[in-house]
Amino acid sequence: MYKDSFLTRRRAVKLGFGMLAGAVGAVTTSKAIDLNNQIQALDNPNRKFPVNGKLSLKERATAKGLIYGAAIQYSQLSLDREIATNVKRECGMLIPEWELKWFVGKQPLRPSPYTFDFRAADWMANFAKTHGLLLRGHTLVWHESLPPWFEKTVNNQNAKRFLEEHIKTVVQHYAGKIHSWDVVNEAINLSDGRSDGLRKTPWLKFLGSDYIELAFRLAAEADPQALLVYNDFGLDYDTSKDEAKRNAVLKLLERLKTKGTPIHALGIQAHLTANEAKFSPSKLRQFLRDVASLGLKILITEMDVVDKKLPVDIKVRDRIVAGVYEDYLSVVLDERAVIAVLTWGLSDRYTWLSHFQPRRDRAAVRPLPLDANFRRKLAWNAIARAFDQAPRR
Ligand code: 9MR
Repeated sequence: MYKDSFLTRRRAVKLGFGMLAGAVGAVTTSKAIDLNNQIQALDNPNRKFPVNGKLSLKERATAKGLIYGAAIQYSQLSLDREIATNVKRECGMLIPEWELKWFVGKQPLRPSPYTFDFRAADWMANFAKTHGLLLRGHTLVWHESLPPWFEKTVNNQNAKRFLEEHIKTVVQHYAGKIHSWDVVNEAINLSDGRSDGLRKTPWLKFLGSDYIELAFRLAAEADPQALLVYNDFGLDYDTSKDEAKRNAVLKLLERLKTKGTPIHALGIQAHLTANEAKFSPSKLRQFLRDVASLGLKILITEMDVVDKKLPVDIKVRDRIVAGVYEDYLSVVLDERAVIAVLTWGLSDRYTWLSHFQPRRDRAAVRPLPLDANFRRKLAWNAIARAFDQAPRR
C-alpha cells in the first residue's frame, strides 16, 4: 500500500500534477489515488485542438445558424473596456448575469415590494442593441436571489399578484428586445422528495405546482415574440442522479406541453466539472432527442468547466478543460434542436467559480474560453472546433 502510494505520488510530480501530489502528500488515501488516476486518464498530451483561421466564436456559430454568447455583469461590462471589446468581438448574445434577477448586488431589479429599478439591465440592453448582440433574460422565477423583503412580504394571499406583477412589468419592459427568457429556473430538485420532482420553493408553497404553467402564460402574454425557456442544471452526466433528473425534467416538459403551456425551449446549464466529466454520448443524445421530439428547442445556457481538482500546471489544466468542452459540445451540437451555446462568463477574469469553486492551492481558476488577459485558450479552440464541425441549422 505504502509503495503504491509513493509511486503514485512520484508519478504525479513527474507528470506535473504538483497540487495533486501535494494534496496526496503524507497521508495517501485511496480516494486521492482514484482521483489521480481519473485525471491521468482525462489528460491526453497528444490532443492539440487546432483551429483554422481567426474568425470569432460569434462568426463560427453564425455560419452554422447557431448563437454564441456569454453572461456578464453590468459593473464588469460598463467599467472594464477590455471585457467590453472582447464581448463585442466574440459574442452574438449577451446575458445579464445579475441584472434581471429579482435581487442581486448593489443595484437590484426589485429594491422594494413596490418598485422596479431597470437602470443596470437597461444599460445592458442598450449595449446589446448598439453593438448588434441578441439579449437574453435570466430569470423570472427562481428560488434564489429573492429580495430580503420577500419573506416578510409575500404570502399565500398575495403571491399570485406578486408573480403576475413582476412578470408582466419586467417582460413588457423588454418586449420586442429579448431573444429568450428563462421563465422558470431550477424548479426540479429530486432530493426534496416529491413525486413530481418539484423543488420546494416559496412559489410552490404559495401557489402549488401550477405556478410554473402560470409563469409561462404570463410571460407569453407580456411578450408573444420571446422564446420561453425552462432552465436547469445537473442534466449532463452518466450518473444515476443526473439520469433521474433528466427523467424528471422530461416529465415536467411533457406535462407542460400536454397542458398547452407556451414553453418553447429547454435551457441546459452545463456547469461541468473536469474531473467528473463522465457523460454518455448516447444517453445525452437520447435526452436531447426526447426534448426535441416535444417540439422544443434547446439552449446550452451556462457552460463552464470547473478546474478545481486539476493539476496546477496550466498546460495540462487547459488541455483537460478544453477536452471537456469539445467532447461535450461535439455530442450536443449533433442535435439540430440545439440553437445556442452560451458560456457563464467569457474570460477567466470574471467567473463566479473564483468565489464558488476556488482552488485549494489558490491558483486562479481557468474555466472559460479566454484567459484573464483575454488571450484565447485551448477551451476557445475547443468551442471553435465544435462550431466548425457542427451540422448547419
Ligand atoms: O454567477 C452568478 C453569481 O454571480 C450569483 O451570485 C448567483 C446568485 O444570483 O448566481 C450565479 O449564477 C447562477 C445562475 O443564475 C443560475 N444557475 C447557476 C449559476 C451559478 O451559480
